[in-house]
Amino acid sequence: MSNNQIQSLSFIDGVEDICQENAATFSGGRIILYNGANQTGTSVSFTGGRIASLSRFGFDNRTSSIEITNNQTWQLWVNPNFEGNDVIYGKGKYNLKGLYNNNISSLSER
Ligand SMILES: [Ca+2]
Repeated sequence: MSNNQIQSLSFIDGVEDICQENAATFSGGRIILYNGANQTGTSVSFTGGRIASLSRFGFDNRTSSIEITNNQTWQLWVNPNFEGNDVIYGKGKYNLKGLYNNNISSLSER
């Protein structure tokens, strides 16, 4: 890869970070799901509401860590349609453990 290509990729990463910060500012809060531990890897974010199935976002059974901003509280289930074991998180950064790691299929803001 040439230096020009590396610089281009870095620029794209910077743009994505700026867009995510703006999304948080405008929405007042959100949950971000990451497929890697410690808030790394591919991510998808939601500003509120109820998401009955993460499969339509390409994120079913893929979440390994999360971040919740602005004092929102979210409930996460291991099955679609808000069924099965669930866990509740408030503002902060968390790694999902055991049954919940790579198993979240639906979620709802509380
Ligand atoms: Ca699941």
